[in-house]
Amino acid sequence: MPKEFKPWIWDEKNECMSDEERAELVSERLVACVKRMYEKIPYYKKKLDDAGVKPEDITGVEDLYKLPFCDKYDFRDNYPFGTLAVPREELARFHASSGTTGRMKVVGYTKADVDLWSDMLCRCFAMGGVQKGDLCHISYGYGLFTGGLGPHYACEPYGCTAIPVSSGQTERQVQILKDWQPDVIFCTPSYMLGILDKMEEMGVKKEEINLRCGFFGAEAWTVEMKEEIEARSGMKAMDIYGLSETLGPGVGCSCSCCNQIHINADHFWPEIVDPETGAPLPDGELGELVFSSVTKEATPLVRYNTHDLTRMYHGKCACGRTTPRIDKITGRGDDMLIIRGVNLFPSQIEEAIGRHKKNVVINYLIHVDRVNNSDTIYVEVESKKPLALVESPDAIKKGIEADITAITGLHIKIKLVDPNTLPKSMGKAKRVIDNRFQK
Ligand code: DLL
Repeated sequence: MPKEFKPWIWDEKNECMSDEERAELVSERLVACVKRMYEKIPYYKKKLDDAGVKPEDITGVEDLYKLPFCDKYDFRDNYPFGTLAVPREELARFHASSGTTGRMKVVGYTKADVDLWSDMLCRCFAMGGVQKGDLCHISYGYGLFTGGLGPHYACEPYGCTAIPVSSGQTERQVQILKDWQPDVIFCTPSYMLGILDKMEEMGVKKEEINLRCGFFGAEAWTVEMKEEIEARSGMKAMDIYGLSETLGPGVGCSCSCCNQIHINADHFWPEIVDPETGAPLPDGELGELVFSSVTKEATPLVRYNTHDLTRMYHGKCACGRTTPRIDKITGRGDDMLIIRGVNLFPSQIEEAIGRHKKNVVINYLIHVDRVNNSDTIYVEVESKKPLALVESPDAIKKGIEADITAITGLHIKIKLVDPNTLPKSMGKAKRVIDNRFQK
């Protein structure tokens, strides 16, 4: 069971206001933001002109639907600095993310943006029960990626001590966990499993470390994986969400009461839209997550389509916060595989594997190919025990295959492999090898 904790601070004024108050606040911010973007960012002016929308047409969040969407192509087409609303000389910092193809998405931060980021992360720290004085082990990569420096800069205002370990050198990570006894850890969920494997290998027991909570994100992960991390480490696993284009980690985070993610909507106004039509969807319906980052100075964005798939809910959470919540991200539209015409997300495979945690670990690799014009697919999964010691590997495989069929409708073969034979991730895990388009 995760250890008990109490939240240290929260931003009651901004996290507990009514939906109406929040909409009013964001409306004011949105009107100013659209006007500023129109005046300062030539590509955005052209975008609105092409769409026949004038800044004066936008009087509040209820007018959002009139505005065109933005997406990664706005960054790529205006690379490197064409998305900035302030002169480059006024920036405190850049971050960037590469995505899978093409140019980097370059994002600027003024000093005020860096402070806003720290504020948002302090809210997340409080949601996870971080205490003043906690020792924070940060194993997200430092650099252009936002995972390392984001939480690092929030440690100081929150009153915590940062250990900027960055990712990699897993043995050293375990040594620090054991010898320095940090209270909090930040890394991708797949890397946390890698650290836990290394702990086992080095003979370090969960009782010998002192982690109370961890902030895991930057990749899609399942409730099954959360349970596995909690059981093997004794800590509470929080789900932290964000993307470089809007800020980095801290756009939202799960609280101690539910597996959903509270969105800091006073700064990052969320919408869920139909992936086909772009029409706004009501609470509870699955669609693409769109953000307007209405207070960012350097790289403001309006209606940025993340292509992350989830559902949104309004209403007060048991923790007392009224910020809108989203379900765990099931994947991105662009992560979706189409296998013989059926849509498949790696997270569905992970859910099925997670039901067999007694026998396998949640480290898997999906292989897709095309043979004689037909899609082929199989999944390698690591066995918990060396294969030579597994009594009935066929029964394990059949069990996982049946769950995959129940979840996806597809018949997918499982190949059980020895422990520690699949690549281990140190950042975002690579779950799919798709050879169909390589030939
Ligand atoms: O991954 C920022 C981040 C760092 C978030 C550390 C959380 C922790 P990007 O590299 O730009 O930024 O990737 C953003 O990662 O659109 C999602 O597809 C995915 N993602 C981020 N957080 C989560 C999460 C960082 N909690 C992309 N659950 C996003 C699922 C996530 N997917």
